[in-house]
Amino acid sequence: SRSAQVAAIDLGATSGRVMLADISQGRLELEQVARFDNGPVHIWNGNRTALHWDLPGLFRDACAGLAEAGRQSDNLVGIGVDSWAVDYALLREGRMLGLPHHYRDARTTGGVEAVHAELAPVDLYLRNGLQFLPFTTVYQLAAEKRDGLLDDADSALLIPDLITYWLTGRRGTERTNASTTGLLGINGEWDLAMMERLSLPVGLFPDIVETGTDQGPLLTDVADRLGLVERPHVTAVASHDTASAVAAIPMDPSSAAYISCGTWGLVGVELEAPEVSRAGWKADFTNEVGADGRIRYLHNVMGLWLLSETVRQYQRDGYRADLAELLAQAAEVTPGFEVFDTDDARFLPPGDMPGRIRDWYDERGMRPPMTRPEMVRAIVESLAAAFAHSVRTAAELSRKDVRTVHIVGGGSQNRLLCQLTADRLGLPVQAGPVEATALGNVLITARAHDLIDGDLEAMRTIVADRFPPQHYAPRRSHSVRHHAAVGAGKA
Ligand code: LFR
Repeated sequence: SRSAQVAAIDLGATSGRVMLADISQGRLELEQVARFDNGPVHIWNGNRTALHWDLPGLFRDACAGLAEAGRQSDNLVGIGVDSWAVDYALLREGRMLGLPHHYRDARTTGGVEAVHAELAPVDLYLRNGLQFLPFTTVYQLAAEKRDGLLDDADSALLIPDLITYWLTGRRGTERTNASTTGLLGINGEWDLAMMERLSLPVGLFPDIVETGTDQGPLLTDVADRLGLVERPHVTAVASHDTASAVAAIPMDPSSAAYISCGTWGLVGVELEAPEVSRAGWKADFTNEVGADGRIRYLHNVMGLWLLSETVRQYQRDGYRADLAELLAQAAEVTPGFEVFDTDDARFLPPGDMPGRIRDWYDERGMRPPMTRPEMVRAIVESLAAAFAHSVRTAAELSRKDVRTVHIVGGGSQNRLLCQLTADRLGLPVQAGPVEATALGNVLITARAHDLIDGDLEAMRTIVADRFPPQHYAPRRSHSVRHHAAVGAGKA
């Protein structure tokens, strides 16, 4: 039969990319056809400098990537779009109102206060099952409401849904990403009563679209512009990037924990149903929805962001830093410092990361890392410690007998991080694939087009065969089950 290809638009924190995959029973080839910048733009708003998405430029770059994907394939049938969670654009009568804010923008503090004044944090958790993150959509909306920014809007679209709308003209809210807004109840329905109570416009987001749904062909106008004669369809893939990544982890969810490690380290287990408890609230464990209705029961650890921001600061300081070089030096350091708390909110916004980390130690009268290699080592050690802690907590809260830990995404290529995580847990680590997000994206599209069939397990088997993970054995042995969760969470 004729071969078929699908494309993925993946808008990540380091860059946006268009990937092209050739998939059929037993075959899976993935290549990058375009890569473009996706940093936030800093724009003065009359009071302060705000962080925004550079959406028009991104859309132009993504379209150019799709055109290139079209040229490189003989039968491009499908497209899927994913990005990070929580961010959205406001619209009125189908037109975008201004540039969407980036979740690392500082405006959410007031939003958190406004929401918590109406609904105590624990009550919010019992309703939506989400860990506390100050940038969750509900807090962003509350901040924008305070600033009068919602007054003109008649709808809102999460970023991948916005791109889908611009490609196909169809509006919906894809299920996995909807689950990160804080506006869905545990039952998976929009919590209209909560929106009313928070005085947020009810019905701002369009209806939920189930993962895997066909969103129709490209608008003829778009297809013509891109030179795509046979209009490919857009599939609502697991549009939350982490949901796409988890869908492609070659794991057995009954005995594995995972770390989807890019800018963030998303650490947890996969469940069949939400697990909403006071213990889960205290430990800040979230119930986000995954592909095929699975639950991503996980905690957000700060992730490679700490490293990339540190390197950026060194470069601003005039040092010609290269992360690979710094990591090699860091591997030789004998740590003479304690780990720091990577969850500290001061590390969220972009800026002088080494300075903030030194402050963290200074405030406690502890010896901070002195040299650059020491600083990098401290970050990797602290991330590994945070990963290990969250794996233990996930195992305990879900009562799973975790025997292996999968690391996917960019972090799976960080040998020091993988090894230290294995050591701290006393468990084997399986690293890779690095492209889990793009793989999850294209596999869901391929399944929607009947290029492959089967459930998540079948998709994971395809990934395992094609991208066998790299094995890290722990250098000390002790089982995860014998550790009590160290209470770093709420008092
Ligand atoms: C990872 C991620 C996380 C989400 C954070 C902000 O890219 O999507 O899952 O908590 O970014 O959206």
